[in-house]
Amino acid sequence: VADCMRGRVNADSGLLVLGGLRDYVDKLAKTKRIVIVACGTSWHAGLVAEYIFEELARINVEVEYASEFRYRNPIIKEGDFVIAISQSGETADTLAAIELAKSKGATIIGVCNVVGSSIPRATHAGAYTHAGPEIGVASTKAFTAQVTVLAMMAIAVARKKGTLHEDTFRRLLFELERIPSKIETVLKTDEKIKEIAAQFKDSRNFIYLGRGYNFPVALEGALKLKEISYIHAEGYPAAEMKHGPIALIDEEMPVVFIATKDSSYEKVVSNIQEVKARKGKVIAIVTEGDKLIPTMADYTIEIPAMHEALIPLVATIPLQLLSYHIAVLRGCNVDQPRNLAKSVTV
Ligand code: F1P
Repeated sequence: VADCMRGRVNADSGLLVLGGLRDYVDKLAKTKRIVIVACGTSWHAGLVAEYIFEELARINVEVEYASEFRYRNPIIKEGDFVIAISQSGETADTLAAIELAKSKGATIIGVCNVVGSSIPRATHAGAYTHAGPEIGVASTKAFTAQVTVLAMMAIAVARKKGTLHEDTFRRLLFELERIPSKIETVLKTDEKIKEIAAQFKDSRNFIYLGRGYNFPVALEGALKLKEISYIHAEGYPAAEMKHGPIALIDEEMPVVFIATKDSSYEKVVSNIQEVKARKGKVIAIVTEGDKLIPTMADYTIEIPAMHEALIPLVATIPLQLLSYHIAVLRGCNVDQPRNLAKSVTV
């Protein structure tokens, strides 16, 4: 996160500089529609971006799996902006989605990690995430870096558009700069997370639930568990639970809630009650100092308080650690999970 922001955030002058995008902030501020295309973890970063762009910049955003978008006949018009997100910059589905959108007259912005890879070369402009090489196959720090860059883009565009109140702008900048130290704090909960992992290493299924900005976090937590520990996991918006997944809940089912103190807090508390009433095992990511949820959940992991738009940057980390420890305890190779390729180029 610090690398992503280095030289790009200047809270004193209030400038948010995104090198390769400097000329496009004005254009993005005028667009009526942004379509985000990506796969896997990058798609989850795109979902977080949808929430941030719509909230701060009031621009209509759609998030599409590139692997689906490329095979249908999507409505893309001149003037639309397409943001393609990819860690490797080589994902074939994302590249194909870019070519399709370009052929229909869209302007393509890339958010990629690997400098000089195919996707940045196919775009009109973009910002690199500078997360460094991902050692393992499953994306982890790439997600954090993508969300950081996308949040910075949304903030810059919202400011240009005039939809961001000056106080909120200042607060977001202030908080963005403190994200690296908040992540350091979360990394200190590693031992506790390892103990929780030991309790659930033999579980066969997991459910992850979150609302608002924490819904994509739930999806990403579930994906990480699937990818590296081969445990079946589903992520849902917490409010969707009553529309089906609630049928799965019994004493055997671990349910991971991202239950931070944000605008959805009260609703998530009642979702936790619903799970406990059915004897599900609750692991909750909570805001430091929360007194209520620890009395209801079986296990809690604290993260520091922050502006809710930035919570995904930090809340994802304990979920990655949980998946990591469960996978190690199950004897899985966390760097080279079976059947997965670092970049899916076909
Ligand atoms: C997308 C992705 C990764 C996933 C795995 C397969 O890659 O789905 O999120 O962890 O490595 O590919 P990318 O387009 O972000 O490189």
